Formats: sequence, C-alpha cells, structure tokens
Amino acid sequence: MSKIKIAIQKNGRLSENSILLLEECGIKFSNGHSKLKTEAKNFPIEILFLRDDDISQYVEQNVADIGILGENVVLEKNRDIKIIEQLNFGHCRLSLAIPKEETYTGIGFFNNKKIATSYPGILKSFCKTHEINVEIEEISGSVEIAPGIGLAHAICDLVSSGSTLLTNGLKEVEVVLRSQAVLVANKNLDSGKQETLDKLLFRLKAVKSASENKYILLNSPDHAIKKICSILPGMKSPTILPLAEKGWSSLHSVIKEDDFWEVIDQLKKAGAEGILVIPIEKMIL
Ligand code: PRT
Ligand code: ZN
Repeated sequence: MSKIKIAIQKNGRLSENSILLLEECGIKFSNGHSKLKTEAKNFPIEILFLRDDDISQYVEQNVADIGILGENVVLEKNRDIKIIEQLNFGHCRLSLAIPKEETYTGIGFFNNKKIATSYPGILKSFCKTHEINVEIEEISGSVEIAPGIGLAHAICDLVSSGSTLLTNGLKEVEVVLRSQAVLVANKNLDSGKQETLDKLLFRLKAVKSASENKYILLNSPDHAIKKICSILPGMKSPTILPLAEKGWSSLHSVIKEDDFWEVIDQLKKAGAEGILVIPIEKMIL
C-alpha cells in the first residue's frame, strides 16, 4: 500500500466538512491553518490544503492523487480526472436568476440576453442543449450585483439558501446543475496507490451510509408487530426482543434519514410507543 496525496480546500465552504470527513474515517492529522500540507499519523496519506479552483488541475497533473471539491468546479474546469464518490455535503445548485419584477416566460426568455457568471463552460453547454442564444459575461465574483449595476440582464450563480438572490432583488428561474462535494481521482493511479484509495473509499462509504441512516428502537404491542415491520424498511428484517411487560416487544431497525419523519408518523398510527432514533457512527454494508 503506497502513500497517496489528497487535496482539500484550504479555506472555504468545503474545508471544515472535508477535514471532518477524513477524521470520521479515523485519519488523524494536525491541521494548523497556515499549513500547506500535513501528513496523517495513522494512514498513508498526505493532505494538501489548496484553493478549490486548483484542485482538479493538480489531480490531473499528479501533484495530488485524489481531491475533494464541488462537482460544479469539476465540471467547469473539465479536466481529465474521474469522479469517484459523492460526499453528501456542500449541496448547492447552479441557477439562472433574473430581476424579480420581470415576468419569466420559460427558457426562451434568455434568448439574446446577457448573462453574468463565473461558470461560462457549464452555462454554455446548458444553452446549447436548450438551443438558446445568449451572451455570456464571465466575472469572477459578486455575480449577484451584475443586473443591478447594468452589466447583465440575468445571472447564473450558485445558490443554497436563496437569501443572496433575495437581498439583491433577484429570483431563481432555472436550475442548471445540482451539485455537492465529490471525491475525485487521477485516472492513472498505480496499484499501490489504488490499494490505499480503496481502503479510504471503504471507510468513506461506511461513514456516508451511517450519516444517511438512523438506528430506530421502539416498543410495540405484539399484535402490531407485523404491521410495524411492514412499515420499517430495515437493512434486513428488524430485530424483535420480548419486553418484561407481557404482550409487548422491542423492535430495532435502521431507516433512511430522509424517510424518518414520514415513517415515524406511520409507526405511531400503527401503535408504536417509546420511539428512539439514534445516530449511527459507522455502517458497513
Ligand atoms: O478560496 P477558494 O477559491 O478555495 O474558495 P471559493 O471562494 O472559490 O469557494 P467557496 O468556499 O465559496 O465555495 C466552495 C464550494 O462550496 C463551491 O464550489 C460549491 O461547490 C459549494 N457551495 C455550496 C457554495 C455554496 N453552497 C454557496 N452558497 N459555494 C458558493 N456559494 C455562494 C454563492 O456563490 C453565492 O454568492 O453563496 C452565495 C449564495 O448563498 P445563499 O445561501 O445566499 O443562496
Ligand atoms: Zn474558488
């Protein structure tokens, strides 16, 4: 197993979660803010702290073997690297937005309009797919002010809560791309590095599955067990243990985080009591 180098964002929206993810994979390293790189103490990996814009280039050129960055940046830079895994954080969308007082008539609205963006590559291919003819004004930051200062009719920018658009008098009208942080890799890793990457990936998947699922425990009257089991989409079948109180059992299972409010309502209706939902630290499938 050879040492690999991973590039993560030095300072920005993805930094904290990238570090946290590596730590959750059991990788220990010191991450003082001024550092350019650091070596893990208990895993053959070196961590490089870089600007997100540079990561795909460095992974392509073998300066780093793998990296964590937004899918939006990977697609925009269009380097010869591969996306290995979506990481479930840094969620955002690249969207088209227009002044809120304008009436939106559909994608044809943008025909012959000027759109300001930091994502000219993605926008260009979106416009080609939708057969619209636009003028793209590439700017590197503060895209949301472009319509207000008369630089463009519309913008194409990243949105998460939507509050930046709102405070700048804009409304989101089309989603161009949905994005999240991804793990990328160089296409030509040797077998020693691939072995290390596989080991890291195994851990990453265990952490990711755990964060997407919850462990659920509940008490059920025995007559309701069948109904409750049919509601619980468990890993296999739920564990059922008799309670000290006659006629009652304890059921344990795993549910998807996304499903859990809906399922909990159904469980209560079916007679479940004392429902506990507990985070899972690691989940090996
Ligand atoms: O210094 P460096 O070049 O490394 O960082 P950066 O400033 O280029 O990137 P950074 O840290 O802002 O973002 C890194 C990545 O986080 C992006 O490439 C996305 O993949 C992801 N991400 C998730 C976001 C957002 N959410 C986001 N909301 N990146 C930027 N924004 C900005 C957006 O550009 C807009 O200005 O936040 C504003 C909108 O946010 P809301 O919540 O008001 O809608
Ligand atoms: Zn950047």
